[in-house]
Amino acid sequence: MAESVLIAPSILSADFARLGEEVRAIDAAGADYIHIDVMDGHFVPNLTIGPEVVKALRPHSDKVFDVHLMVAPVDPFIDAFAEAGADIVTVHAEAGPHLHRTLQRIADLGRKAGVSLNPGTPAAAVEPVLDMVDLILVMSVNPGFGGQSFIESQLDKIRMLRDWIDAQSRPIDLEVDGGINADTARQAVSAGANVLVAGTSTFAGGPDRYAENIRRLRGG
Ligand code: S6P
Ligand code: MG
Repeated sequence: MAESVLIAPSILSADFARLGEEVRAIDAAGADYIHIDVMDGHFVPNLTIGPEVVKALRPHSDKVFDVHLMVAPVDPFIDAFAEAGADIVTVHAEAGPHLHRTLQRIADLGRKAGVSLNPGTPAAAVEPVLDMVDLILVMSVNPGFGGQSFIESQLDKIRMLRDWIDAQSRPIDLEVDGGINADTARQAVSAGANVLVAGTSTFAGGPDRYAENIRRLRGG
């Protein structure tokens, strides 16, 4: 597996009663990005984290805060997450209604902009804004809950996006999220992904296992 694969543990699988400690633990264990799942109980059938929690976690790590907003409408919340300390702000293409405007706002705030695609959404949904994105997040489960199984049909989408990204003159992360373990990590990276989100498989076994879990996800 490529040396340049980045691991983004999803704190959705962390112990929420000890979130600060958990973020420090995955930072020390070698996480590249800290992936923070924000769910609104409307766009997805679950509720998780708001900007105040992101702000409270910010002093616990200098790693990239990769904030995945599963929120619709999302525009009213962009500024709050940017101010709370998000480095990457990722919105869903399906969340609408003005993806281009939303990405412009994230850039104006000096943050990196990501676009996420649900499993039922084609790669073409991101094509008109490729020149504006720093990250594309391919959902390999239907978002809402951790611990679901990887949907293999998303590998073709990853391959297509890798070709489009390689044709760009600027770097764009290609991130995959949902059901990532050592096996599906290998498949996703072979298809062209360079950032792997992993909740269940990072946090399995507790803090003593985090470094080994991350090493296995990298293919080590
Ligand atoms: C999936 C969720 C994802 C998270 C997830 C990954 O519903 O919405 O965005 O990042 O926690 O978890 P896992 O357990 O599949 O690695
Ligand atoms: Mg996520």
